[in-house]
Amino acid sequence: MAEDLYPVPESWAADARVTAEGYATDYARSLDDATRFWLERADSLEWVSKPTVADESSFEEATFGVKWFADGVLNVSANCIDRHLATRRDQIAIIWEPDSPAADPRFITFTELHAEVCRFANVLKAQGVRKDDRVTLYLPMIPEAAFAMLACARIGAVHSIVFGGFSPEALAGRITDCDSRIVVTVDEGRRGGKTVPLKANVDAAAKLVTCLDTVIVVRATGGGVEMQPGRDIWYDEAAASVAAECAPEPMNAEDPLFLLYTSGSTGKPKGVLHTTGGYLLWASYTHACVFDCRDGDTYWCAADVGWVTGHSYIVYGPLANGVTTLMYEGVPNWPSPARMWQVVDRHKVTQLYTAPTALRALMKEGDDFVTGTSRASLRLLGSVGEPINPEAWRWYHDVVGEGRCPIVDTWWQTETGGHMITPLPGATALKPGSAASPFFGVEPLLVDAEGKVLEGATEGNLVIARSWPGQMRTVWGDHERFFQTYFSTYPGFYFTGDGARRDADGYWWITGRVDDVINVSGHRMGTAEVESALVLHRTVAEAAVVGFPHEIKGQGIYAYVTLNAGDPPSDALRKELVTWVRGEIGPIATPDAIQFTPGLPKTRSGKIMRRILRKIAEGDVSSLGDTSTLADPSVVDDLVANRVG
Ligand code: 6R9
Repeated sequence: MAEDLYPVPESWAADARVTAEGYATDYARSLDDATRFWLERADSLEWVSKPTVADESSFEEATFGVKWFADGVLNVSANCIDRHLATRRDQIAIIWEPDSPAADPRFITFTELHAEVCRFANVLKAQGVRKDDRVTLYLPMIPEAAFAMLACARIGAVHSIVFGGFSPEALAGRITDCDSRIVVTVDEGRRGGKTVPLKANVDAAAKLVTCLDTVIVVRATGGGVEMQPGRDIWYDEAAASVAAECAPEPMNAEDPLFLLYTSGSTGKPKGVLHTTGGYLLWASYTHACVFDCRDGDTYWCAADVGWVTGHSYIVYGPLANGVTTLMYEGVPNWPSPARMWQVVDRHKVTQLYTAPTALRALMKEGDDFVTGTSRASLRLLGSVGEPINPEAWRWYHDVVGEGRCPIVDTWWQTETGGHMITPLPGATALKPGSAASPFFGVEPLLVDAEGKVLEGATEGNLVIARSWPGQMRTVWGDHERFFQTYFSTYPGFYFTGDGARRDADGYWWITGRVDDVINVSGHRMGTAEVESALVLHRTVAEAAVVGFPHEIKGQGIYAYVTLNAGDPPSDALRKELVTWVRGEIGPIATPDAIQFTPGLPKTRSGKIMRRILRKIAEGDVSSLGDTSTLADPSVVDDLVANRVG
């Protein structure tokens, strides 16, 4: 429909980094002449030794592996800091906006960033951290989180950030999985006017692990914490006696950079491993093309560094490009729903990148909180984390951006390292709710359930037909799981776990997960993880968890729970189970609904029919489909009769 197409604004068409013509030519080249294309692009980084090879990956079982720029040598922190010192010494690298609007922001120049990161690196070294060691970072949104990441990169240590919202149990599992002997944390975090006891959580996690011997504590709130002698050290005390110079470690392009745990459809969270050269090129090149920052811009990605979006688009992408990046400690709606727009005005933000769940929550509060601010500095708006519904898209475009800012709806995953399908602001006419076109080098396809490639305007499972520089390299400690999870379903292709539609104009529309992953407020949650947490409770015999549409969160968590004989269902127990799951995983896993049921719908072979559970959770009980293969079809009547919601 013509009225649904938003052309490239004049202001962008004039001098965008990528124009419509440029996109068409370069996209074709990125596939047809891939080696030359990527070796040229790799020149945008500073190498100790330039790569002479590009893609050496294979998705076939016999030759399986992902490898890019394998003879290149570089250091990520030198690319994000040192190389800018000649031209940007006094430019602000990081603006930090505190939780409370009454507190003072911090402005950190590239020169200061260099000193902070070197000092942090020297503290880590003094604690015995060496190349390839895993360092767990359990930190809130403070500049020290970026310093610690870049310090690890500087000395070749592998950081594993655990989101501050995860519980001690979840933190312990991640520390153990990668055998990390050191954790960096703070006394307390701050969010939305409340404090979060991160150090106390580390103490609780430490009781559950055996590998941990050192905890570095950054003083953030000054709130009292217990320090365990011989294990815990204050960062500021350790930093006082180290030098502000630390030479960057030359790293091979395929040396590990970081691990980030993410949920899948089965088992415990996987440690997604990204390496040095390909990842940095992907983060910086996508950042440059998609956000098209210019000197003097202030770019704000309102994610948390605990998620991949924070890794690639708060820290590595913008800093590699020498762009001023804003880090916000707080939440979008505190102290009021105007806060985000006030932050935009306070720091004259030019590009804003946030998630649909935040937009839907703010939209609900009415336009006055937005229109009471100027937002004149904004030139571009971005969306990430989940499909953006057209209503939220239009509100973002018309009210927040006053119709002048293009919206880049960027589809990607922890596994992809950076953007995969996205509009480019100077090249793409926009359709509300569509992620538009593949980025350079990305070859998306749709396949049916049997793996047959589908042509033309159609819908199917989204796969990627060839490797790209930012692709994850392995699942930490389990290379076989990497292959099985992503490459065995549709041989020869990377399977994303998402469904998608391609329309008659070739635009891509992501329809959401087709596996047992729920997307809650843009955060991935495996149904299996919530089920495992529930069955750990003494009263629970069995649990099945599904997603259902939720107005603000995108998807909510619906749990069907069968109790042990002798444990009667009650509202008190329901509350207890909700608290239990939060304790096991963290607040993002909070079930929205718990339905007690005497039994679950199972086939004769004992497989739970999730299709039926999803329908009931959605409230769509009129079309439950064929239930005749169930071992006990009467279970369904009980489920329908006692639906919660
Ligand atoms: C970056 C990030 C990945 C999953 C992905 C998909 C969903 C992300 C999206 C989107 C539609 C977008 N997703 N961006 N769906 N449109 N623009 O979110 O990584 O946490 O690993 O989640 O998020 O379902 O498969 P991650």
